[in-house]
Amino acid sequence: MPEPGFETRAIHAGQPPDPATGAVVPPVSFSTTFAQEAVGRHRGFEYARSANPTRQALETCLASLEGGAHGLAYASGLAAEDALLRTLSPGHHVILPNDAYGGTFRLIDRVWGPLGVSSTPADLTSTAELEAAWRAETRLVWVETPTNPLLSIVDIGAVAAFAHSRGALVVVDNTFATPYLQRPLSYGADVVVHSATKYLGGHSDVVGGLLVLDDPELANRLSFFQNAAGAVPGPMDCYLVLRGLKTLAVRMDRHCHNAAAVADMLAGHPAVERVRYPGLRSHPGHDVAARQMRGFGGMVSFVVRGGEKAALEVARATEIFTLAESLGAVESLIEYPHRMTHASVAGSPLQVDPGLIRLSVGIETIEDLLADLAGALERASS
Ligand code: P1T
Repeated sequence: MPEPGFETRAIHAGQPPDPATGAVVPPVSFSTTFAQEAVGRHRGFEYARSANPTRQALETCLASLEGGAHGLAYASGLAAEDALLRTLSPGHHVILPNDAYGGTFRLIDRVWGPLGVSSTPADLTSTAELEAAWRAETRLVWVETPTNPLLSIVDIGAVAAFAHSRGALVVVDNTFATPYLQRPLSYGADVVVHSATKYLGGHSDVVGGLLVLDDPELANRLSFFQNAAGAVPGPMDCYLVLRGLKTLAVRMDRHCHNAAAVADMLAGHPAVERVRYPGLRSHPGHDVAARQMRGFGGMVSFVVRGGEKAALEVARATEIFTLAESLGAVESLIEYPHRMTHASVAGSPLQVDPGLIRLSVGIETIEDLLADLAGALERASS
């Protein structure tokens, strides 16, 4: 049999029916400890921080979807990022995007910076900028694509070729795209990181994170840190992400469809100054996105005419789009990055335009979403 397709693996990889009972949904394993027949003789599970059957199912399933050999699950996206950063040493240098999730910047700059890991933000859509930011100590290039919140597109293959020629690793935060739309390892990335809190979980009811990679040596080190530092997710959280993965493909298709319609409407709206959506031909990364991604995703950002004041008014004027942080779930969310998700980058090169609004376009009826946004834009500008 050929390798099963994405949707089949999303539903079955790592989770065959329970051999003991035939249960089609494998039972969630809450046990913290596992019986040993004799000292050191067990069935692969000893203590739930080290390994847990439900977590292992999730790790196997996501590794399969990303096309990687090893998956590791964590208590949050930031815990996954932190685990990866532990592979660096004082004196090492990281190049990070000049547009990225505020919490990623805060972790690298304010937690790892004082521990001796330096970093430089750069526009990774330009190889010249990447080269300018390079130092002899650079060990890691941190890529987000599409970026949060500007939805810039980075050519993963180009960054990987450059970084590898200088002996550094490339990590791609694939949270916005998901493995359904983009598989970074296939373009040469070394590690994929996810906030499972977003599209993978898909229902705004679980916080989690994952790493996926091929290299067995690095996987061993990460597995050691995962157990030794212990930022692991609980079994119920793993179960919720696994359940979300089963519908990832159909949800992403609808997210892409709805977001494209929203971007088109906003692009033609007189109250909107500019729209950022990789599916628009006017987006500078459109061609790379068309090559690298299977669809353009469910996130849309835009700048309202009238700056901060107008943006704040639009953010509170929608009815279906809920004003809230986070993204990637079935319901539509609207947020104001400058004071919400990206408040921690104020004063840094990652600072966000105060006129910017970010939408996580959900899978509700598209006519309702368009009417909600048009109504909010009208109310805010009148
Ligand atoms: O929230 P957590 O699961 O720890 O994931 C952090 C994270 C990592 N990477 C990206 C691209 C993210 O967007 C996030 C979290 N972002 C939000 C909460 C947000 O509203 O942008």
